Amino acid sequence: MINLKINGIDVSVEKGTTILQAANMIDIQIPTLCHMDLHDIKYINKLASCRVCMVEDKKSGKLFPSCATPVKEGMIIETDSIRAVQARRTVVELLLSDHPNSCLTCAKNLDCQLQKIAHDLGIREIPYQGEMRQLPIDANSLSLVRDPNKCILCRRCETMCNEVQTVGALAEIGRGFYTHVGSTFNRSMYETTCTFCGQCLSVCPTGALTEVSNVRKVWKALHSDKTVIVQTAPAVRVALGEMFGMEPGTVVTGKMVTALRKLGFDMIFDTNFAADLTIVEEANEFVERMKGNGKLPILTSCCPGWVNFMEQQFSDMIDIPSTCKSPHEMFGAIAKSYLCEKLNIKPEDMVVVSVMPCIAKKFEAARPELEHKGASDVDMVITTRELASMIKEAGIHFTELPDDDFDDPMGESTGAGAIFGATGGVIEATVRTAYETLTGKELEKLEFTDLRGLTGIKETTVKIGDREVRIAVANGLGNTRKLLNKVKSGEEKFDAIEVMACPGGCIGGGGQPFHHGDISILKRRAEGIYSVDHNKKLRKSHENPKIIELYETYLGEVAGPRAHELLHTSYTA
Ligand code: HC1
Ligand code: SF4
Repeated sequence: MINLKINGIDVSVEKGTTILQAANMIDIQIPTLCHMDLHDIKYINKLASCRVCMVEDKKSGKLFPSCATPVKEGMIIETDSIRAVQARRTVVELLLSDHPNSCLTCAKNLDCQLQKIAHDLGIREIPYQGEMRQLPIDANSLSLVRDPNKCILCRRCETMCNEVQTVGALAEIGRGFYTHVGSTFNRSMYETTCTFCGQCLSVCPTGALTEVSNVRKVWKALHSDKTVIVQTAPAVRVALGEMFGMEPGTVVTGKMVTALRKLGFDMIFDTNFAADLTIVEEANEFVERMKGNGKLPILTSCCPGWVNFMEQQFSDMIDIPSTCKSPHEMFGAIAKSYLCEKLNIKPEDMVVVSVMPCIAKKFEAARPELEHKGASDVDMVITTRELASMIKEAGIHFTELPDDDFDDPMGESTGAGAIFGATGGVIEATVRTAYETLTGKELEKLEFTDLRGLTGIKETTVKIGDREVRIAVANGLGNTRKLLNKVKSGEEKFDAIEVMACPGGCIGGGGQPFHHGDISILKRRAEGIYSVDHNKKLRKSHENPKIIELYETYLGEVAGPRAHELLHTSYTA
């Protein structure tokens, strides 16, 4: 053990611990910008490029960047000495000297870590007013906006994209003053291998990476004479409250419905209903493949970041993902057929808005494969953050709102639909239904705890009848690459694999309130998701009475011709 003092407090920590980690252990916070410790996901951004976390060692009389300096015996660290604070201020003043002065209109206004540190340090003027970069802004994709002028070279996004996700769409480019993190060959993001998972923007401390906002389009639709309906993804309800100061994981379903009604949506529905529908189709596909009608393993297909990754990087496996559309796309297809018939309106007079924790859903909604009779299943996608901004814009006091219920008939859901929002949940929901279909017996223990949590690759074996069924979950794209390479080489054999592009699943999506690398927030959101499941009377998708009614009155057979036309898709290599 190494013994040292931090701000006068004796500390004893293991060799190799950094000064920053040692300080955090005794609850002393040191500001950082580039540092990112993704604990359970096991990645650290170690570049120490920003130098904001400077501290002074009174023993040696030296200043050190605390995130990159291991503790030494006898150090006398002061995190707030005059020299340390002055060094930190100078670093931040230099960062501000060439940073665009557009805080008031920046998408990250009030959520920017550079802004917060400047505020916390009481910086009121920038002594080194310098030249500004005038690099082109890339807003050409449907999901992601990249403003290199706001890049402070912390390179968290690079660590996320290249090391955690193994996509490799981002790299440091340019020279000297013009150095910034850009895209491969400086192309527009939609021309790169970017999957639009949005993990880079989840950790970007400034407004250099943000989502494409559809808020204005949604307002315009709400003020039109069309019927505007909205659906909310499973993971939105456990994170939206954070945007209003509530604790991560607080389930705000009822308040969210009330807020959506106040915003003027004509009908408010639940993507969880469509998640149940997905399970009925996907579990059937799994059962059929287990009976020998098709290839195993079946791969889940609801995550659009994963579908992009699969099409680009695992195109040789294009025949094994489930052909099921994602739940929100199934919802759109059912809304523009079944619901329009019920409401006696034309599909072209209906606008379907999805509130999603994900920015890849914006890209997904525009896919030509997800059109029916020339119209997109889903017209507009906004993120959890964008919904919060609409609620704020409308002057609604979210925390004070009473609860309301989703509308009928696409508002009813089971616990299985709810758990889609956390890594492992989709396959757990699939197994709950597939087990009962295959055995004709009731599944007694519904929770598959081996498939839950933030571990990168999870697996379990389930006895279904006389068969040992091997299930795996890949949590994040880097883990997906590892797992699929093993499956391809024959080193591993599974019957079903769930893939979610974002670490944590949808609860950690790129459209959620920024977690800035604090992974404990994801754990709390997951707890919220599992509490929704736990508190439901019905916890298996095939028991959802509204789904049963949908098949009886409209779709016909599971996987029948109408279900195929509306609920299934194909992939492009
Ligand atoms: Fe997801 Fe899904 S779970 S993909 O993470 O299958 O975005 O929440 O809506 O469509 O249901 C996201 C979440 C979401 C779909 C469902
Ligand atoms: Fe990489 Fe995902 Fe960001 Fe695209 S959205 S650059 S794939 S981290």
